[in-house]
Amino acid sequence: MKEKSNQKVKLSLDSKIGTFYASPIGHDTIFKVLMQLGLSEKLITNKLVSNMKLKTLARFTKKQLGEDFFQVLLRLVNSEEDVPFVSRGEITQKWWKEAVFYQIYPRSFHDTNGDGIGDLRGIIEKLDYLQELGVTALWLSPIYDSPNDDNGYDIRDYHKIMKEFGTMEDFDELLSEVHNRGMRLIMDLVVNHTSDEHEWFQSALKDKNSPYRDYYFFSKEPNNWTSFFSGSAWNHYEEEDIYALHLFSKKQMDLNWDNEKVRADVIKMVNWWLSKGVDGFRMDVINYISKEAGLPMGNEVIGNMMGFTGIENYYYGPNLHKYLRQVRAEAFDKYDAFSVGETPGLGMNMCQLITGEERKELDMVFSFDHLETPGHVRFDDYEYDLNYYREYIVDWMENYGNNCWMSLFYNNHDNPRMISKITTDKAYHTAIAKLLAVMQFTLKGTPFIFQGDEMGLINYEFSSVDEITDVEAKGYYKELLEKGKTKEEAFKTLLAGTREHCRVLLPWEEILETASDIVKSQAPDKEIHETYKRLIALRKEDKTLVYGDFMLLSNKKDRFVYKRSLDGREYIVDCNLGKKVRKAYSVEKGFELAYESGKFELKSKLNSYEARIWVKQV
Ligand code: TEU
Ligand code: CA
Repeated sequence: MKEKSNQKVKLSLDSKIGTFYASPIGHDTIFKVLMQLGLSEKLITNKLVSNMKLKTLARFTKKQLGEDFFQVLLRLVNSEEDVPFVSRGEITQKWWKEAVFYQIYPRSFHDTNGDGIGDLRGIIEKLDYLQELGVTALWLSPIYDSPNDDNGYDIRDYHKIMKEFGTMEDFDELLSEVHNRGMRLIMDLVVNHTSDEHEWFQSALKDKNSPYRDYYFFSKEPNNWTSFFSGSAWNHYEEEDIYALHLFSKKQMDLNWDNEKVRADVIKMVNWWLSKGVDGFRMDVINYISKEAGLPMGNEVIGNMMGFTGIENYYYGPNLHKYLRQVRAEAFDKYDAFSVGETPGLGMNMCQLITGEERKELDMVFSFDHLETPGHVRFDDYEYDLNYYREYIVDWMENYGNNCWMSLFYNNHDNPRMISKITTDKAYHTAIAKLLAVMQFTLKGTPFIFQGDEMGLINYEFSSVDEITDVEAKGYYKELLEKGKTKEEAFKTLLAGTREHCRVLLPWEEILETASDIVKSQAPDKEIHETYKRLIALRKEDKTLVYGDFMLLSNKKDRFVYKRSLDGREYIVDCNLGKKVRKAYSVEKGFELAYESGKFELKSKLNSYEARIWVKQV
């Protein structure tokens, strides 16, 4: 259990590095920088450095880090007065802690009218399939009216259904069909930005006296912030010779949450959907909504480290908690609705300060630090080491606290498929798929299956850059060519990390013998499907795998053994995280085999990526 300092004290350059690192935000920021650079935290926690004053380190590193670096970190650290409360007590029972979520990316889920685009009727048709799998709750990526510059994450009208997906009547039918099956449905709330085609932005652009002008960030001069989708984070509008901020695509214009009218309009819209019976929301890049006053220039060193200049000015902004509390109090709490925030870049302490149930902000968050190993970004071509996943998840299992609740996922619509990140050797894919499922359904937290996980889908074998349509990838490809990469090099880099891998239409139809190898590589794996069904059922059988205590039993290389226990019932989960056959964990008397992913006759050994689950009845 890490020591937590009392944050009330304002830190300064005279503070010791150890004190800085013991503060909640100091820990998260430094931990993130070290991870991004692939450096060990021992660099900071060793006696010599941790007793050093910040100003000494600032002097030593002035050349590399510059004057401003530590001032920025101090501003971030001192902006957070609170310290996370970490409970070891009783866990409040909630439906969303017992749920098994399934993320649907409607555009590529199931097409029923032959236009090659998934639609709401396609989801309705697959509800029995999902219920039979054991799924209890759905998260739909955006289905609102959109020009689809970022596939629906650029919303033009929050009260209309995207025409490619169907009508509001289709949605109403979908929602009632989901509820008829005792399942729940959450939508994607994208309110850090709107489409530039939204009437608010159109009005603001046409008339500087528009009531919507202050709904966005207009400026006579751009700052140096860069977009997540390459290039400057500012559009220039010739007519008025004015700039407007967009952290994402040029058609996704950032909303100014400091404007109380923006908050009021967002809250009104959220209530409109909740009054229709929607069970909650996943909240897109919700930690970005509060920007540092005056939109200060980004620190170039931090920008280079994090890959995006300016990020320190909005990823954990000064009014974030205030705004989250307001949305919860004026919308979610009125319907007892569920909220899960997408919070890229936040560390454990920041997440505790957002999800602690006493904080009355969000119920859960998606943090992403487990999706790449230290020193890697999504577009790096490397083999993902599951030993890092074990280190990451054990830290959260042991330190997140019982007043907070984890989300457990390996894939979503923004990342390549995890199986392919671990190895491209197809011989191991089925075993790895089952291993991931074993951990996802037996660790402590809510599992979020991404569509196709249960089929064992891997990355798609694109043969040309023309097949890649994602706005992020297209911007990055152009950037790589401008940096002097050849077309082949740029395409290869894209293949390592493009979001397109997980946005290919799911292979529902029978894969014909005559199909191409590429299509065959996407064939659903029945064995994996059965594994998901079995493990979801096991998790539902009793609440031990939901609310039970977590205890690490072994974390030797390529080994991950842990126990879940509740009211005397115990499960031991024994995982081989590598290719080599390894010694299995020898369970005590009274345990019986509840599940095994391989057919290894030698119970004293675990085959490549094999996992076993043992249970001891009361
Ligand atoms: O994603 C934001 C996000 O976390 C990623 O875009 C990440 O910040 C970026 O790839 C840098 O690594 C959300 C949605 O999930 C994504 O689909 C949208 O494109 C984005 O926000 C904008 O709405
Ligand atoms: Ca369609």
